[in-house]
Amino acid sequence: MIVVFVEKGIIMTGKTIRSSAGKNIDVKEIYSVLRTKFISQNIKYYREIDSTNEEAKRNAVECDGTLFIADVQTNGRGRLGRTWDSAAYDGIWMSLLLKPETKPENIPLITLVAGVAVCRVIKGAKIKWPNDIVIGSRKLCGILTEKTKSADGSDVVICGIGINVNTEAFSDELSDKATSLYIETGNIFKREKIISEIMNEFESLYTAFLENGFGTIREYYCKECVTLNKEVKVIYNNTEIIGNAVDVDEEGRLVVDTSNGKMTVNSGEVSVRGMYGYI
Ligand code: BT5
Repeated sequence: MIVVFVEKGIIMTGKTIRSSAGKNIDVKEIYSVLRTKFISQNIKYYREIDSTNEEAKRNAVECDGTLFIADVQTNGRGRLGRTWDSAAYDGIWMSLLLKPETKPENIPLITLVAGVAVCRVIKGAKIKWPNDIVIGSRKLCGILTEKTKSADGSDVVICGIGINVNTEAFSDELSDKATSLYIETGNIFKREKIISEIMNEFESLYTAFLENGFGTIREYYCKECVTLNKEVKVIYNNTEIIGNAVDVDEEGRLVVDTSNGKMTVNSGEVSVRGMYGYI
């Protein structure tokens, strides 16, 4: 397997060595590439767990930046009660425990920060607002940011990231809308290196975001966002809005130009569909 870094991105090229898939994650390898001060300096690794987001919630007393990773999730979750298919050994299923001192309305934007971190590492991946990372018209990665309370009553944030890395094939239900790095390139990727590089990117983006807001990464986000300049249907609270997605504003909201004028949609619990397909 060859993973080459070009301009901080993983260029998708190399030999196919299928036998390097199916191994447990090696935490030492993650540490060897890590350049962070606090993000994922404390790693909790599991061969199998229900959901790394749930495990992070159960262990919310751990320090800021603790990373929970599992080779297998038996109950991986998406948003709004949906399931996340977490095939054994083939993907990155991880959750960051974060203790930001920030306004509550900034918390959902951590999803957008994580999305940029993923895109900066996986070249060719794009963002479907708010929480999907896609290649072409298929989903490579999903992000689930949740809030909970620590035992001492303080607020904590869990940012879960699921990336299909070496998955060969998906269930019938997902096969036309999901993809993996392996499906896209025919190559097997080392999950440890991808995890470390995402953590390195995330720390600098997240620190800038906490200090100066979403504006610090907005330009990059918009450049990588495939939702923009498309006709979309936004679904939330049993409401549908149809219009042209024209911008993502300083607060991370999607600006949709509708027949009733411009509307802004918060990046919380909404689904966005292109009018002619998933993107
Ligand atoms: C998401 O939800 O995309 C958030 C996914 C977060 C997963 C991570 S893994 C680590 C951490 N622990 C967890 O338990 N979760 C987080 P949403 O936007 O609701 O998308 C869910 C939808 O994506 C499903 O209804 C399926 O249609 C599709 N889906 C499920 N598994 C998938 C997969 N492996 N790849 C691509 N699409 C998938």
